[in-house]
Amino acid sequence: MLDCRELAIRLLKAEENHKAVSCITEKNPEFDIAMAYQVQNELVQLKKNQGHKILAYKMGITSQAKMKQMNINEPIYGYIFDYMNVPDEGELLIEDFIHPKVEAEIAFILAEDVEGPNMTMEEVLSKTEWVLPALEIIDSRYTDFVFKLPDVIADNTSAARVVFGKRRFRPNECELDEIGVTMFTNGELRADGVSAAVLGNPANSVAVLANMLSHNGKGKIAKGSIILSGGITEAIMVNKGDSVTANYDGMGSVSFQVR
Ligand code: OOG
Ligand code: MG
Repeated sequence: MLDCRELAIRLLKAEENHKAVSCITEKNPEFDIAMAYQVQNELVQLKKNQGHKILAYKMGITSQAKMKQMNINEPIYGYIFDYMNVPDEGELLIEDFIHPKVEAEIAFILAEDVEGPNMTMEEVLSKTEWVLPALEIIDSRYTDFVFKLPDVIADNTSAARVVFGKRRFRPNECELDEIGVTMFTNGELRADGVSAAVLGNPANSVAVLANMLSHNGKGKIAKGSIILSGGITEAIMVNKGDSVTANYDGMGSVSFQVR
């Protein structure tokens, strides 16, 4: 029998020590998605016990670019914690990570509760207060950033940091499926895409999240919650000294510096 708590502690230590560990599925081929969300629950509980608070939900593997890059074909969810929040134009210390990557996303802030199991994109849009650009920094706790689906779920979907844009928008102020995004490191274009890449419309990702949470007995997404809808483009490796900027059509830009 696998001990979910022990597996969570191992992942927490990997994050705290900035040292990668081997995949759970490597020695335990029976480790499945249901067990993986149990480990994730334990990991979330351990972080809460340390005094950290959940800041946002995150969806992952919601675009073809991400599916192709990670060789995984279905969306997953996890949690962003308060200590992961970096201000726009802020700094990251490379020492705090194992092998960080950055991806451009659209974030949602809800005006009303959103609850599965039959949530739709239209209903999400009608219950959204704000949308805003965001960069997610992911940092797999697994060696070489290589894993199977249950591994990455257990690892809280590689969540490491988030940078929210300074400006927020009403959902009807922008065509949410037509936002072009370009991502640069040190002035060089590294990735580009359009927000429709995220399940046709990032709002659909929020609907899928609500339906997955409902399926897993996790209840509703409460009014006021923040949701990261998933990377629009593939994730880009960041290195010491990098200046990272993403430009979002009509939504401005988000940036940070790596020290
Ligand atoms: C898993 C996290 C994926 C996204 O936006 O697709 C994710 C990973 O790629 O390590 O956050
Ligand atoms: Mg992401």
